[in-house]
Amino acid sequence: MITEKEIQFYRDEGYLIVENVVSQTELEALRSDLARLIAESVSVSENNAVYDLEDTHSSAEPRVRRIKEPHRVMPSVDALMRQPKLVSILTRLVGPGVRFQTAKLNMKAAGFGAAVEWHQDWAFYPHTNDDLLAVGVMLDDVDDINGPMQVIPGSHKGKIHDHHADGVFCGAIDPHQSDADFDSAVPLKGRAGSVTFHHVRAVHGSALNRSDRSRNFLLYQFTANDAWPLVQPVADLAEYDSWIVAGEPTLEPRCEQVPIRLPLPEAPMQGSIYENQRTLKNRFFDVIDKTAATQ
Ligand SMILES: O=C(O)CCC(=O)C(=O)O
Repeated sequence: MITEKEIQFYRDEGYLIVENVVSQTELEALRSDLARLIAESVSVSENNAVYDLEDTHSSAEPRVRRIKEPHRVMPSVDALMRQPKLVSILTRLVGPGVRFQTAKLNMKAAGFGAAVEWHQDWAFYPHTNDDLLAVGVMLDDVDDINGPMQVIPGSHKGKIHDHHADGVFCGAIDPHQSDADFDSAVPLKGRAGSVTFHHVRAVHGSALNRSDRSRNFLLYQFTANDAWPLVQPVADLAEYDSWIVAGEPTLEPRCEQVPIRLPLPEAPMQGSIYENQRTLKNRFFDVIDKTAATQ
């Protein structure tokens, strides 16, 4: 499914885009599950275990920012994580043993979909080694203007940036305090059904969607089977091992010399990255203009 050149590109740059991983039938199933959940969101008025809502959400005008843990409520998302084409790419990029960690579906609705400030996923969930990545499935065509995820090439080989505000975790890098080269970021664009892979240490973020088209982006997180979480304890080993999509379980974590900065003390705003990032002092990307919601 992917060439040696693509594998090397991922190793050097910390990201990769692969086209046509998801079939039209799979894409339609994802969109249809999503449409059902959006329709059901009219009866929800605040964030809960399934929905993360835009500040401007109302029952008259439902505005969902994220479906949390979509694999639990969308059968299409659960099915796709074990799809052979995808798993074969994962084993080339992560190693022979691969475990699903969690998923989320970030929605950037036309005209107002929220930004995600610059961050490294590793800052949220350090492990004993950094053979972890996120897979992004484009449910819509993604181009420069509908809020593509942007990645700083090579940043996965650099330091772990400070993701704290006043010494408390906020899940974002303060652009005024950081030496990260945000200008060198590349937008990950493609046709619906294309899939992105980004290394857990790659610096990434995305702007508001100001276009007239949605940008719905399904993200899966995967880890090497022998990467053990340093912060979130494994509560149920049988369940943990049931998420393995390739290879065998192990009780022998592989410990590598990797830079770590713990996400502690916990962010004051919990529930999602959007909530965590509320306490960031200086934003890089624009915020939603709340007055636009009533227009
Ligand atoms: O949706 C995006 O553009 C970025 C998402 C992301 O990095 C995250 O949710 O952790």
